[in-house]
Amino acid sequence: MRTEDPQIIRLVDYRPPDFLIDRMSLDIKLDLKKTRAISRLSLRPNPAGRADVPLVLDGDELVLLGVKLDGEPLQECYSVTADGFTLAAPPRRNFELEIETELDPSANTKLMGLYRSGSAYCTQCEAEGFRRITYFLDRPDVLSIYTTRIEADRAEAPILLSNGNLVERGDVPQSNRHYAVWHDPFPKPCYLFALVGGDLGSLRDTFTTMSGRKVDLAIYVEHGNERRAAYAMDALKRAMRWDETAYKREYDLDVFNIVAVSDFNMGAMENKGLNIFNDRYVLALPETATDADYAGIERVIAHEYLHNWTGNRITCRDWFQLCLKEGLTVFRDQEFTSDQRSRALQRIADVRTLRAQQFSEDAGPLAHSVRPDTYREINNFYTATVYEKGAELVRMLKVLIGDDAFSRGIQLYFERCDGTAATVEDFLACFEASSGRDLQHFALWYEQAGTPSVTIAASYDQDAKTLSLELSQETPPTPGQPDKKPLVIPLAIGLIGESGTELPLKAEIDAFDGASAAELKRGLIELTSARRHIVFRDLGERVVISALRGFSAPVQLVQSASDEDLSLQCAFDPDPCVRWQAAQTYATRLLVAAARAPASGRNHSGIASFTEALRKAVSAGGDPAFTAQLLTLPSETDIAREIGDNVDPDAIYDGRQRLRADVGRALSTELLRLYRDLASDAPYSPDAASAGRRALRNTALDLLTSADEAAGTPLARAQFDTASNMTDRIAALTVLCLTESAAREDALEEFYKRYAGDALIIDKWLSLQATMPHPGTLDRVRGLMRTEQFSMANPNRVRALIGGFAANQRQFNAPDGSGYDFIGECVLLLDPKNPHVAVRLLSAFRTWRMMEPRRCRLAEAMLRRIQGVASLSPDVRDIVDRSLA
Ligand code: 0A1
Ligand code: ZN
Repeated sequence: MRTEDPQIIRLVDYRPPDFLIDRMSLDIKLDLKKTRAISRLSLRPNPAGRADVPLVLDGDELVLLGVKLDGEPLQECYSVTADGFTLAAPPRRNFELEIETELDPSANTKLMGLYRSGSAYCTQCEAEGFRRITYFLDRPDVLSIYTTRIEADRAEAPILLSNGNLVERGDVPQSNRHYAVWHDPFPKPCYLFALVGGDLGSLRDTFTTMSGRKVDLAIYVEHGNERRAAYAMDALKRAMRWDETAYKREYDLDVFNIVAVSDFNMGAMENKGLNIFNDRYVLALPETATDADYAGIERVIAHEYLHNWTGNRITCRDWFQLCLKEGLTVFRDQEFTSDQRSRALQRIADVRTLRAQQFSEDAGPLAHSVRPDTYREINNFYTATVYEKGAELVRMLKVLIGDDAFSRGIQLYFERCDGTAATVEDFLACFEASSGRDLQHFALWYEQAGTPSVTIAASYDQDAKTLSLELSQETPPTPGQPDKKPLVIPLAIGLIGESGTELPLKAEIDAFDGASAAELKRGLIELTSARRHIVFRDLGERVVISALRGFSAPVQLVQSASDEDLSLQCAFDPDPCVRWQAAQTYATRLLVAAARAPASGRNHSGIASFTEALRKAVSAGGDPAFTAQLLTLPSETDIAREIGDNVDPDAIYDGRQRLRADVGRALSTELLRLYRDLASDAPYSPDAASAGRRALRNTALDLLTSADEAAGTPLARAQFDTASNMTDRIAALTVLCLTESAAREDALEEFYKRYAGDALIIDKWLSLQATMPHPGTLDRVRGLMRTEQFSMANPNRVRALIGGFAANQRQFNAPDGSGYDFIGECVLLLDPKNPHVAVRLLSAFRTWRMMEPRRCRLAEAMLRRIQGVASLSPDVRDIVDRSLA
């Protein structure tokens, strides 16, 4: 039985380490195939650990060259295996162990540990990559002070970087080599270790901290790309300032370095003082990057920087606590972006991501809690649940205890836990102290997986002038958690009168059952049990409830609002999230009905009143970015999740296309006007307001073309030709790609010719073609895989082309199973080289059970085929087993 699998790691089994490593001195001599690493570990028995136990260090694919104990070469008393080093009877005092290993960075295709990206050496150690560099206690609760000496060929690697401050550099006499010594005074776990060696250009700047210390900033990039790092540098300085003003957190080293590499498994990594980035989150110029790319850079630069306090200064005790640093840092980066851009728009964007990624995860076989209690492979827990839902829990906590108690709590956390490896309990204890509130019930959010659904049944009694609300919550079962308990759910609410005006909860409602005055004063109802009944009295007019304002909890809201109520909300609700949600709910109703019964006639009156509600909202003007969001229908994945079972992706696609065309037709006058009025010949600026105008104009183009391809295609073609920035050019190309026209092929060809030398732009070109909904896309993707633009070894290329296809709901789920077979084969091809990337592709199968029976069988067959392969990586084995369980 799998449950007895010895590889399962359990939270309840946590034990403090038996040894501590106070200091770590690393000496690395870089060489393409034979890099030498000599580490000197200052060890001592941990008073909190067990006595008289062997010292077991982690290792992975290492070649051991020699060991010394307190300077004396050791011949026996130790043993080495593929995954560890054991010293049978270590001294019971402080001692020093010197270990020499040999590595081959050129053969490291997993991109974990020390590897090559282009001609540079770089590292990735989170979660368990440090053990691929040297034997160590590779766990986050072992904090050490690092001194790192790097030596390399002077011409090959003039730049040598590691964590902390540079303390020495020089030439190695009688050789063509040089060295640099870095010292990081802050104790850190080894997952935050980093080093870089290479011939890189840089963009430099300085930042003066709030206490007046000058910090040297540098962003290292491939020569020639320095100009493309300017926006990232600007974002970095804004993030540094923001952490000072919003959280009183100051940067703590003399230098802050960022290195952009083109081969990276994830987005970026927060290594202390030396962040390493996937270059797509650093490089941008108006002609190469879209508004979304700029926003992504700003967010990820801030995210990694903000980790300095939430993750690095205070780290995690064990990997079960991953959300402690990730959820909190995502919350902080969302707040940063809200302050830099529009709070409402940021919230809507975050909710869209949460639904698309996290709700989908919760709805399938890979559902897990924000703090899982077991894992087989930690790499598989860098998920939307840990990151996005983790952030939602912090946000909910803030809503529940209020802004003041939240800010006192977080300051207490910084004071109390600085320099430690903490737990979720340590975190919550600070907010219990600051708010005086018992957070034990709230803590269940960390343990219990699944998306709760909250139902609000409202009935208005005209004679009694009362509105009665029946609130209930339910969380569906998830793997390993059949029975769920009620959670603490903060529901921000308001009441809207028929005339569209907000009725103040306090003034106009003089009596109520079950809700405390304090709650209503804050416009917040706390649902703590399975049901709650509330009656509002003295309401002279019929009211519409405006619920889950600001998306106050990560739940699925089930409301019996009529179509008229939704139209009213869409037009008048003071809360932008509710306004946007009303449009989404309305559209979802139509789209679900269309997909469930494609053969029955269309709901013409429903469609007409929906498009009319949108027309009103568009005519009312307002923030263009918001209007663009209103006009963007729920995604195919959202609709599939809503349907839940027996899903037919073709029917979903068709229904969505038809509704898009309906909107485009009904609003053609308004959209055409917007398209003309929003044209601009001002120089490109990535700011939120300009980006919002471009977003609305491009949404208008898209809807107009959906309604009338013959009219839209020339507009798109002209925009493609004359665009002064990548946002407008790629938007036009995207519209053309949805048409099956010669214009599409011409534009793709021209785009290719123009940008063939630029990998990040070619990624856009690859993924556009992979996401085309038409038959023939798979053949196209296979063809593109054979071109020189593509490489299976580069995660960005794989994600763009193969990942793009896996996200293509229609073609991945093609009824003949060809999409499943293709992605399955890619997973098997990639797994031996880079399990990380293989797993990301494999997770496309997480929706397999909700498909109609034929697709379901075909997807299952592919998953079983993968499962039957004996040599799978632990990463892929874990996901495939869970997907089939
Ligand atoms: N801590 C990083 C995420 C990350 C995790 C694993 C990696 O290696 C495979 C890389 C990055 C973050 O939150 O940005
Ligand atoms: Zn992070």
